Amino acid sequence: PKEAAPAKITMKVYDMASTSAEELDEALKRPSQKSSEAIMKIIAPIIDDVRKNGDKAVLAYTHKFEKATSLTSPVLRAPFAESLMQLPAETIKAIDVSFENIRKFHAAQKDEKPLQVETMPGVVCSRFSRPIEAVGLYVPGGTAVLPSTALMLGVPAMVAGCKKIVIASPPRADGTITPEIVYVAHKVGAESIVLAGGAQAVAAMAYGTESVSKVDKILGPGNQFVTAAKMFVSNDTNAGVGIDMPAGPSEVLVIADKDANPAFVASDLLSQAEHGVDSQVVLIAVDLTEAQLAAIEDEVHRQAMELPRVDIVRGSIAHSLTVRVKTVDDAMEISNKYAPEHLILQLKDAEKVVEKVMNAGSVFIGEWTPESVGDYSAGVNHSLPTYGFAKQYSGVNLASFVKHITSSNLTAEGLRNVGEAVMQLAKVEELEAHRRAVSIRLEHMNR
Ligand code: HSO
Ligand code: ZN
Repeated sequence: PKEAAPAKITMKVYDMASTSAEELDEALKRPSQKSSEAIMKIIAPIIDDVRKNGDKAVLAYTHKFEKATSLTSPVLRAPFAESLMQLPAETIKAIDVSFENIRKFHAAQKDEKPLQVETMPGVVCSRFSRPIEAVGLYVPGGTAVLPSTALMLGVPAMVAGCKKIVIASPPRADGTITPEIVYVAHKVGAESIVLAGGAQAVAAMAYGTESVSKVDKILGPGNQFVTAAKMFVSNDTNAGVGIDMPAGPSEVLVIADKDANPAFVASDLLSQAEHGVDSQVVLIAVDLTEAQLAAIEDEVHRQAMELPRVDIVRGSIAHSLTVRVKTVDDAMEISNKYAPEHLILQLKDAEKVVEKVMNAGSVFIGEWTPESVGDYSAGVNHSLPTYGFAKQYSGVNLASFVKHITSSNLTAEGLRNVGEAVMQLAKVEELEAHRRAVSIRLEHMNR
């Protein structure tokens, strides 16, 4: 018997005109995550074990979860052997080109000189930045190897001047790490690679072990266990470790009008859909006819069927959607409310629409800018806020690797000018020592 044709890979369609606001909100909800309580229950004992038993515990989890039973040390220390980074010339070139673009864009984010403002005559306030000394960069393993993530985290850390860069990534079952990641670690001047993943890697970097260096901040994407572990250790004041941001599954929102090329639109939707079954992709179709929308849908199906990861795509497309709207303003309203990690503008005059973007991790403007250029090589960072957190978080950038320190410097005149206000507020707060710190000086001046 003839095999049935595979089901069409297609997104559910909503029309803004005939859908209530509540219905639309519901449709645009991210696929729900496993409850954080359940995840915490799993990771808490792992973190505890690593904190107490160090290397031994880390190794045991790596043997168990990564099946890398031959591994005898959880750390690979620089300088990394040449033999660990043998790569084809074209891969080296691709990494080098991307490295240089990411370096340029992040170097331009440096504070050129300390910011300085004289708020009153003789009252000078300044702000300057210093690198975070030791950073831990988590590079996920899982269904794809992600040397690009090592670049996106490692290059800004290097540019910021972080003294110690530790990269953690789960090893392969044979105990090795992909040569691409070792090469990137070498290029950014990493001090070590922690051969571990999950909560155990996060705990090792947060608390340090016999061989894993303790870091001041942990950055990088990961699955729910990694994210929960990052939240857990950042809540432990004894660990003294910060994190970048909460992370969820990757997502894209594409806004397309009738000028958009259906094949381009489909390819952008699919490049996000292939990340994982939990990825979400949203298409906002601006004033398209039935035929124009059908052209995009046909392209999605046709291109998806040719992808090696078609099964993952099926999973993510199943909870993805198209929303038909009349105007670009309608589209932007939905997009700003959704706050996508990636926003792609396949619109006539896309550049002009950028000023309407209020919430998004990173924007891709016009038909010649697929998301994948930003994922790898353009220079922008791909470590971005997901799950709606683009409403309050920025993606990883140079500032993620520095602290801003402020200073004040007053002359006698300055203290005379601002002293009254200080003393009065100290009085209001009934903090007499505060008031006197000013009055003693003013009296001294008048002697
Ligand atoms: N789109 C992902 C990044 C990535 N894409 C890595 C390919 N490799 C999240 O921004
Ligand atoms: Zn991607």
